[in-house]
Amino acid sequence: MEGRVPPGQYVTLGFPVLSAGPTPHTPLDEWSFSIDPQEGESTQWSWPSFQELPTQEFVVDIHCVTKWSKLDTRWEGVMIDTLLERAGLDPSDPSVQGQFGVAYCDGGYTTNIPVNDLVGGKAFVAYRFDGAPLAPEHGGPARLVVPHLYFWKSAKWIRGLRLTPVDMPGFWESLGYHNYGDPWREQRYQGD
Ligand SMILES: Nc1nc2c(c(=O)[nH]1)N[C@H]1C(S)=C(S)[C@@H](COP(=O)(O)O)O[C@H]1N2
Ligand SMILES: [Mo]
Repeated sequence: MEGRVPPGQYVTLGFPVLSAGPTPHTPLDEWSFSIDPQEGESTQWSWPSFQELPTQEFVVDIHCVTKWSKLDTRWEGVMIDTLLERAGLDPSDPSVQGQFGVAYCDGGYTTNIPVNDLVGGKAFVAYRFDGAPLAPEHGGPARLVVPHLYFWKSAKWIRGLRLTPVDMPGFWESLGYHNYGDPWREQRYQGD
């Protein structure tokens, strides 16, 4: 376990729920997911077409800024690389990697992440957890998971990813949380 738990964190076996507002309940027939590039048309998937995308299993450790870490969480979902490729963007292109992603969600939550931190298999949109559909309180129907950053970057109820040339703080980032949020460097708050 040593070397797996970032400084200041403790391991929990439970799965706490942390939400800044009520849990939205968007019916699957109204759900969609979009990649919105800097220029040009968005690419959008309905729930059935999203399920047809190549899906992988991910077993990852997650770290919440409120100091709990959970090891070996098991998710199924679609890599961000796959979503970008299907939207006509090359995830290995430095000019794509140099952009910023803003995840937006039902309920209005947003969070900003450099595209470089979303590609190369580092992040995915999950719709199953522990062998079952992702529970609404944990972000179902689908959530972003960016395991190497504090868990507030893992936007629940995600509906799309907007790419921007300039970095724009999201919900918690504009309320004093760290812009990047690396748990290994304890980047909890602005100035850390
Ligand atoms: N849409 C949305 N996503 C969110 C949040 C939120 O309030 N709304 N909270 C964030 C925070 S602070 C954390 S720690 C995790 C908590 O996820 P969990 O409730 O599944 O543990 O979701 C993140 N994603
Ligand atoms: Mo959090």
